[in-house]
Amino acid sequence: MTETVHYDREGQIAILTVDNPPVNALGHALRVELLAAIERFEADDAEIAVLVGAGRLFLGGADVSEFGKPPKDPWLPELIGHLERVAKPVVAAIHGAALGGGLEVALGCHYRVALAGAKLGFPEVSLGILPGAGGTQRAPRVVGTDAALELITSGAPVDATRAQVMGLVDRMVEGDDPRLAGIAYAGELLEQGAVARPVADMPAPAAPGRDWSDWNVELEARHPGQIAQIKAAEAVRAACEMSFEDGLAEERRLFDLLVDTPQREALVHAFFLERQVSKLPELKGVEPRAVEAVGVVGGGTMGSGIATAAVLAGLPVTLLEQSEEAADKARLTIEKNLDGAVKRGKLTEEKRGRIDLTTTTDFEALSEADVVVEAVFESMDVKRQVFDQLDHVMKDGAVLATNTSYLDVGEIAGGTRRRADVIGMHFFSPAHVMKLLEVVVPDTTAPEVTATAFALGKRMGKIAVRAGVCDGFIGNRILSHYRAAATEMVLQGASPYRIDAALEAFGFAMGPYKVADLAGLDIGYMTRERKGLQTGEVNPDWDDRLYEMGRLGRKTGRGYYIYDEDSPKGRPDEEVTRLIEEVRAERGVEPREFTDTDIVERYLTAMVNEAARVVGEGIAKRPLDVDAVLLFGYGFPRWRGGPMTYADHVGLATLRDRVARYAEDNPDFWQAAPLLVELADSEKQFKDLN
Ligand code: T1G
Repeated sequence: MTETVHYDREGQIAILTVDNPPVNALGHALRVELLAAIERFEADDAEIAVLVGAGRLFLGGADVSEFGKPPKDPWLPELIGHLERVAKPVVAAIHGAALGGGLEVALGCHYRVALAGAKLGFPEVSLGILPGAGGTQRAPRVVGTDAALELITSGAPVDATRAQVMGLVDRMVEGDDPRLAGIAYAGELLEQGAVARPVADMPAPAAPGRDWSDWNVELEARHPGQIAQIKAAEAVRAACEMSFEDGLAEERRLFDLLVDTPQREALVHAFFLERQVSKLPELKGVEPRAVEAVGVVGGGTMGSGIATAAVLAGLPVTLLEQSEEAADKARLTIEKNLDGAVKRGKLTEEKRGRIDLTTTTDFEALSEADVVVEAVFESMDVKRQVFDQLDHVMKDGAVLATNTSYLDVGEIAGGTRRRADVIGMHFFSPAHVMKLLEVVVPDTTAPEVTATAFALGKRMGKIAVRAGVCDGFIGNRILSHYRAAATEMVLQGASPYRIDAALEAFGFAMGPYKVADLAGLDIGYMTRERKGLQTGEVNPDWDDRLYEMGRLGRKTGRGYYIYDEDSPKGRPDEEVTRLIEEVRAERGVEPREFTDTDIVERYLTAMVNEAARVVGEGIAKRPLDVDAVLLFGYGFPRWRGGPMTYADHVGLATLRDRVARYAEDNPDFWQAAPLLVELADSEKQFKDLN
């Protein structure tokens, strides 16, 4: 018996059980043990073998932490090749998940049975690589070229039912014991006299239904700027046009090419980021408080979204509004959100029927909640009143959270007798869809309250990032700076439409002006007093005039763009262009040309510079926290890893020098963050601080 692969017999059936928690990742040690177990089966008089995973899933894929390191024998492709050539039949019994190399191992087996509920897929392209252990050669032989192309280039898993329909598995069975399912199927195969059935011996797959150039156009449209999907399709093409051996070699060549790309490094960084952000030294060994019931104060867009996210997580929710009518309106909004979740396949009708939502107009109804999230109007006075009432009704030990997007959480806490229990939980609209949650921690907050906010965030499916207290915390503070850089460029001659296009070409799903129109110009609008503008002082933001003209974006049909039936996604507006020309004339600005490169460099330099200030001041604990905020809350392209990872790739000295150059015509705005200069001068990178 070895510690990562157990070997035992049931009559003529050998059972090889992989036991490498937490996800049976196919790291080097496991590969050595698995090869030894396969060789033991070959020498054994057992007639058939079953390969099964212990714990919650079959095999979670190659060990992502080994990427970029020199691979050690046995390589996964070799191990799978050896498995496939075993003279006696081997059955893969799949439960939970068979992903990446895990599915490739299953395809190296001769037969496959999956338990209902299992998910099977090739997520490699989401890590910037491709299935590099034979998946691009075996999958098309088993499910056909078109289905294999979809499976491999999308990175999306399929469930066991779909897998059976496609032929990815031979059987799909009910139950929750993969060992039993594997033994039963192996017994049947023995009775049928089944023999080893190497996928490699199956005929080469036919060319796809659409020609390869169409596929490339499609993939570039679906994944703009990304290369892994294109290369993965090339590997599948090799399966159709080369011998199995040559196809394997071509897959390896393309895999090695992708491993060395910045996109792979960025995407693997993003993968681990989702888990690292919640690993904070201050929370080590800190137990979160139990959360069995949640209260929400305020049933507007945010309050209803937060309540939706909590009921979707299976938590009972009590939502407080000021009147029955407002409470009913909130319930309607939540019901609509849940309809959307059912449509998106995020909620079954059965689970929908079991959600536990109570609306009320009485603060007392919140008294038993373990956490209450306040989401009322963004006014310190209003929030202080709400927290004063909560302070009187909530049970001891309850966590009082505010969803404020920029107010001082410490000041809100200061109005209560239980400052240690007060924290910020800043959700992003729509709160039941956006993954980012900023947990804003004033100095007065107790560590277990922070741990509770993180635990609740995880339960709600959020990626929680710790933020310190300042105007805008991490995301909105950095946003205000790179938006200001865009505003400055428009004043100097760039068109807002060109800025959007340049940043979408960089990889943002939407440029800043389309985002503003979508969110509403009233949302981002900072009053003159909040900007600290003195009476008569010129507002640096020309676009505030749009707000003042009542052009709020999509919701009013006009913002930066015009939205109507001719152009539901918006089209440029001559009136906006004229307004900008007027403002330039007022300020005596002679417009100049901005290339796409100029636009991207200025916009991202402002983003990185303010991010460096945010890390330097401790508002974000690490650069990876900033990457997480921009990736999961602000549409930064995942395959660039986030602004700090992008900055490391560009080079911090280059960014420092750009700030100095821009400062020549605007020294007030372009002041290099001390941390950026310090790291650049010492030739260090942001990742050195992670
Ligand atoms: N390698 C290393 N560590 C992994 C891992 C992996 N493949 N998958 C998960 N972990 C860690 C994770 O960081 C976390 O660590 C812990 O395990 C629990 O993860 C040759 C080259 C399998 C569906 O992309 O999708 O195969 O935070 O919280 O919610 O072609 O993990 O506890 O320290 O996510 O139950 C392809 C990625 C690799 C699968 C389980 N495989 N993982 O979800 O647990 S490339 C993947 C997942 C490849 C081949 C190529 C999920 C999961 P910590 P978790 P979970």
